[in-house]
Amino acid sequence: MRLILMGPPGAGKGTQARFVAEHFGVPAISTGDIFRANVSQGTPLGVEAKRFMDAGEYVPDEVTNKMVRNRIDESDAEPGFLLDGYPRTLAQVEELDGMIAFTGHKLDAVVVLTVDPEELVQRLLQRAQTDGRTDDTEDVIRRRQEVYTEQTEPLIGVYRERGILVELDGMGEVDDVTQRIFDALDEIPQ
Ligand code: B4P
Repeated sequence: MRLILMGPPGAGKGTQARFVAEHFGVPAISTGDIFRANVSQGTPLGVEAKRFMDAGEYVPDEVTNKMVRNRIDESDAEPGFLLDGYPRTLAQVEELDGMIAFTGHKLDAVVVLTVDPEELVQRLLQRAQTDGRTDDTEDVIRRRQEVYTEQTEPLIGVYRERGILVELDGMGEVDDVTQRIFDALDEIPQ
């Protein structure tokens, strides 16, 4: 399976990605996690990414695309993968199309989790108290929501037109959301 998990910041992408990836036996590839690992190791990529992440902006497409291309080229992603947080821009959609076409496979589904805007803010503010992520402050959260609306929401229409969009309610208990995703994806022929 080649899957994308989309949704606004706080929708539960990272939370659900590990369950869905395990269910389908594919690696979960989170661009946010890869950036954060680079930030904590102080790599040049991390230094560059941190500037954008702390401001609630997207890391430039060239940087993100190159990173994903390298990750998808690894052998564990050969049978399939779940992308968490990528693509986020139309340029990234195009780049991913090229990467997948090159392997001779296709994208199976794009899951979008929908959550009320105020619930999103509450979830992230709560996470700020436990995880201490530097982009989980109220101002930065609002900016991340704006950037999502401007740059990522248009992708929903693109994938809807392709007939591979699966829109799901991301409200409620984590386990219930997971079950909704499994139920929807298990119907897709592999
Ligand atoms: P991400 O790491 O993807 O951050 P995110 O959008 O906040 O999602 P995340 O997966 O962490 O949170 P989740 O919704 O699971 O990106 C961070 C930054 O990296 C971006 O702003 C950008 O700068 C950069 N970046 C990443 N990808 C990029 C790309 N492709 N291009 C350019 N830049 C990129 O969960 C949030 C919280 O909600 C958690 O605390 C969780 O416990 C809680 N939660 C989840 N489900 C819940 C539920 N059902 N009920 C209650 N709480 C729940």
